[in-house]
Amino acid sequence: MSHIQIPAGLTELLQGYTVEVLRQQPPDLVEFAVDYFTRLREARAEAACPPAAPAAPAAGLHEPGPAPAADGDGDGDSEEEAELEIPIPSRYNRRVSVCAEAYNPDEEEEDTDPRVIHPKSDEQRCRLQEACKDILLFKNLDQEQLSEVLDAMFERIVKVEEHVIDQGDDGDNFYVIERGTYDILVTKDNQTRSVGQYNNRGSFGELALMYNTPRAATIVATSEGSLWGLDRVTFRRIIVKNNAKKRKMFESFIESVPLLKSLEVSERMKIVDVIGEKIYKDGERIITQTKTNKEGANQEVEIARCRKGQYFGELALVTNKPRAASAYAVGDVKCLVMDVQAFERLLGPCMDIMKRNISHYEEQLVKMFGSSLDLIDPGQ
Ligand code: 1OR
Repeated sequence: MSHIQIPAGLTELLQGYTVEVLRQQPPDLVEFAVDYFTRLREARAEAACPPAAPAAPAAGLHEPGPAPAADGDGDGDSEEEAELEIPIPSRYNRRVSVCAEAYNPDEEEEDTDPRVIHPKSDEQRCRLQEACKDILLFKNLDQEQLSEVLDAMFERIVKVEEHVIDQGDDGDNFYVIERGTYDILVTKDNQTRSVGQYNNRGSFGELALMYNTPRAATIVATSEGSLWGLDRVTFRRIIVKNNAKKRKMFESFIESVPLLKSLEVSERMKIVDVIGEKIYKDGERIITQTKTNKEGANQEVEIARCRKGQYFGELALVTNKPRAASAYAVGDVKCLVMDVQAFERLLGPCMDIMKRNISHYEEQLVKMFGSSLDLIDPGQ
């Protein structure tokens, strides 16, 4: 048998990757590998041209412990200290954070960060609670987690045309809208276009914090407004940690939903990250048909019954039309819900299936009422 030489550094390289996979349990190994090795290459380039601060002493492979102070960008940013730092092979002579803050549920007890508290008046607390009551990312938090989040939130007043977030920046805060209108702008190939709006409700700025990516869009106030911010460290400690549990809870259900079958595993996991759970009692209205002035519009007829694994509420979003039907709970119902921006961002690949199914609604309605209710815009 011929002798195969293992290149120097290969074992450490693969070990480093493997250890991080085991620690962080990413849903998509290839995507994680691309991210890991890209950052490793960046770290090596930086190490070849070190910053002014003295380099950290060589670290052993994968030993736990805090990152040396001279590491990172050397700006002493306190958020840096909250990151889980992973050592990289000692030949690079420094540590770098690789997907640094992905949450590892096994390290829960190591959570020693001080709690962030922004004191608030009763009136502020009231407004904050009202603004947060429908925020999907908060839906799965327990009482203790929710009050920690609310304590940490701070008010930010914005002026017309103020940029709350700029695409490409690092993520600092997550925002919940109390009031105001905001444009979502995306620049691609030097062209900036508006891809959506927020109108006095909703939230934004979660992506950069969840996935350690640059800001994916620019958010500009188009009116005077008021926001509630949540700092990145608290967001990660509570929301991202909770998402790790959510993934475990909903993974197998999401895998079983026929509509989502055409998505990649990592895309399905992103859906789990943004959904919230909503519970309805027997007879409760879940969505409300937009009132029309047509005669007979107040007479309700059951047109379909949805069961576990099916979906509803997509029609108005796909067609950009008012809600065409109301939905009521039959017995106790648990729904997984996502907001319209996440729907557009994540369900693009399922759009064809949804449109096909919408045309079945039309057929069904024609059978029941003898005429189409014009659910689908010819232009869609
Ligand atoms: P972030 O931390 O990346 C910008 O900062 C925020 O804009 C982002 O989190 C989301 O909360 C929000 N694509 C990317 N980000 C979006 C989008 C979006 N919409 C809102 N945000 N798309 C528009 C979907 C209607 C897809 C555009 C191609």
